[in-house]
Amino acid sequence: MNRMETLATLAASVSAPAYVRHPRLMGWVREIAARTQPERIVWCDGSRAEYDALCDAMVASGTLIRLSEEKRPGSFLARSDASDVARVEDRTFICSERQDDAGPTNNWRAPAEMRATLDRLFEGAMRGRTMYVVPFSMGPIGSPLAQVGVEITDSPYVAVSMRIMTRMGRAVVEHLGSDGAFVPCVHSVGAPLAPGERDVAWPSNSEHKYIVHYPETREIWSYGSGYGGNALLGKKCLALRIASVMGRDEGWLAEHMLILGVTSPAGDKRYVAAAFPSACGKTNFAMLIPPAGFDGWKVTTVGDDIAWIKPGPDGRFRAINPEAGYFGVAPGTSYDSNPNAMETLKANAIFTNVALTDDGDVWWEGMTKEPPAHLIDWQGRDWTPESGRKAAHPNARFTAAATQCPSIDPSWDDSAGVPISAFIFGGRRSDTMPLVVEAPNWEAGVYMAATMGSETTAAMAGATGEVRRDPFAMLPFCGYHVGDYFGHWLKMGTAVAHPPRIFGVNWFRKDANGKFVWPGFGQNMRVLKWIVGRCAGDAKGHETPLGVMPDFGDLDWSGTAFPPERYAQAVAIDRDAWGRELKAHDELFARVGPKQPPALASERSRLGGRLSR
Ligand code: SAT
Ligand code: MN
Repeated sequence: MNRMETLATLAASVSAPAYVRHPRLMGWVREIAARTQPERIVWCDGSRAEYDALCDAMVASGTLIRLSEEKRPGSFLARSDASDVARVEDRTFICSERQDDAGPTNNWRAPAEMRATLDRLFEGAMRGRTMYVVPFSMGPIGSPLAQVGVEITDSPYVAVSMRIMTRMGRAVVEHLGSDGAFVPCVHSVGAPLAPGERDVAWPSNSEHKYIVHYPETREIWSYGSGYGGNALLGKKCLALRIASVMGRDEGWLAEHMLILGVTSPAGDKRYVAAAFPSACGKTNFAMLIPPAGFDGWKVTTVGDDIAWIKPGPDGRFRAINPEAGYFGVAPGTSYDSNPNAMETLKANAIFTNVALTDDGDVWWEGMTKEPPAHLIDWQGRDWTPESGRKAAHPNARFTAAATQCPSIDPSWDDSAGVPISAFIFGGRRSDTMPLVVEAPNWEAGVYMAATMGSETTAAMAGATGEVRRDPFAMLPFCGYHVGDYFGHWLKMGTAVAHPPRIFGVNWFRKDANGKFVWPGFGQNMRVLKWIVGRCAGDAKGHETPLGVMPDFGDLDWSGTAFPPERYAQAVAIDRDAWGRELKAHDELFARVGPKQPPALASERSRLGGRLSR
C-alpha cells in the first residue's frame, strides 16, 4: 500500500459514525476508498442540516446557483457540462456471466473484462475530491417491497439529489443493522484533481463513460457522468435494471411505470400503473387534473416513473413507488400542462439545465406562452427570443420531493403498496396506434406491451423522432434477456387470482397536417375514466381486430365539444399502417431470437388473422 492508500484507508476506518454497525458495509467503503483515494470521506446522514451545508458548498464552488428566495425559495440551478445532458445508452452495460443472459437489447461485456477496465479507471478516480457514502432505501424503509442500496459517489450534486429522490441517510443504515443486505453502487464523475488543480462547475469525463451492472452479484458501477440516470444510481440502475433481475428470480415486477389513483364521485377508488418511454408525459399523466365536467373525480399520484409490483395476499398485484421524488422533464411543464408539477416545484427544488431569469428564477420552453425578453441559457450565455436557440436544454430536469406534490396519494408511502386494477402501455406514435384499446386477455396484453414502438425523445442521447421498438418502455432498462422478460410477464399473469386488465393508449397521433389529433393532458381523464369503467365492468366498447375500443358515445364528453370526426381519426385502424407495423413486430421478434416465448408467436398470428379479415 502506498502512502495515499494508507491515508485513505485510515480516513475510512476512523470516519464511520457510531451508528454504522455493519462490518461488511464498512469494509466495502474502506476498499473503495483505498482504490479511488479520495481526500476525505463523508457518511451522509440525510439530515436537513447536511443538505443545506452541501448546497452552500456547491454555491461557493459554482456548481449550484441559488435562486431568488422570493421567487423560488430553497431552490438551486445546476448547469451540466454540455456533453453530459442525458442517459448514455450506448455506454450502458449488463455484464452477466453469459452474453445470452443480457440478450440482444443490452450492451454486454464479460464481467472479468469489464472489471479490469473499471479497475483501471477507478484507480485514484476520486483524488482531490470528497467521497460521499449515501445509504438509501428504494421504497418505504423496512417495507417487504423495498430494497436498500448504498451509493459511494464523489459528486455532492448526486448526494443532495439522492436525498430528494430516495429515503436517504442514517435511518437506512440503522435499518440495515449489522448484516442487512444492500446493493453496492459506486459512482465517480471520473475527474480526479491534481494537487492545487482548480475544479470546474460540472466535473465529468468526456472521454470515458461507463454505466455498468453486474446482475449476478447485484452491483452497479458508474463512471464519467454526473447526470440523472447515469449518476443517481437508485433510479434506472437499481430500481429498474438490477431490480428487474431480482423480480425475475423472486417472482415480482420492476417496471418503468407511473402509478396513479382514480376516485369516482361515488368514492370508488382504483389504482392503475402505466408504462411510457422516457419524456412521453408520465409525470403529466401521474398528476392529471380532471377537466371541467368531471366534478367529483379525483386523480392522485403514487409515483411518476417506476413501480415495483408483487403478488399480494388478496390475489391482486400490490405496487409501490420505490422513489421519494420526481426527476421530471422541465420543458413543456406549465400551469396549463401540469399545475400539480408546477406547485411541486415552487420551493426546495433543484433544476438542471434550465434557463435563469434576470430576477433569479427559472424558465424553460413551454413554461409561459411569452418567453422573457432576456435570460441566461442553460450553458450560461445571454439569451433573447431572437437568439434562435433553446434557452433550456430539451432534457432539462427538475428534482423535487414527492411530499410537495398537491396530488400526492394518501397511500403513496404505504409499506404494503396499493392494489393495481389496470396496466396501461403507451408509446409516442404519430400514426397507427389508436387512442385506447383494451387487450382481449393477458397474453394479448403482453404481446401489445412487448411490441410497443415509440418515437425517440430528448431523454436519450442521439436522434429524436424515429420509431424504435421499446418493449414495455423497458428497452434501456431491462437487466436481462428481453425474451426471458416477456416469458416472465406471461408467467406473472397466473401469479395472482385477479390479474389487472391491460390497455394500450396513444396520446400522440397526428393528422395529415402534422397536428396532434388528441388534446392530451387533462383530457386524458376521458380515457382514464373508460379504463377504470372497464375494470369495474360498466364501460361499453366494441370488438376490433386490436381489442375492445370505445365508440364515440362510450367516452364521457362532459364539458367539451370534441368533434366525432376528430375522434374517428384518433381511433382509426389503418390496415396499410398495420401491415408495416406487423413487419416491425416480426423484426423485433427475429432480434429476440430463440428465447421469444411461443405464446407471443401465437398472439402474432391471431392478430395478423384478425387484421386481414
Ligand atoms: O434516466 S433519467 O433518470 O435521467 C430520466 C429518464 O430517462 O427517465
Ligand atoms: Mn423514466
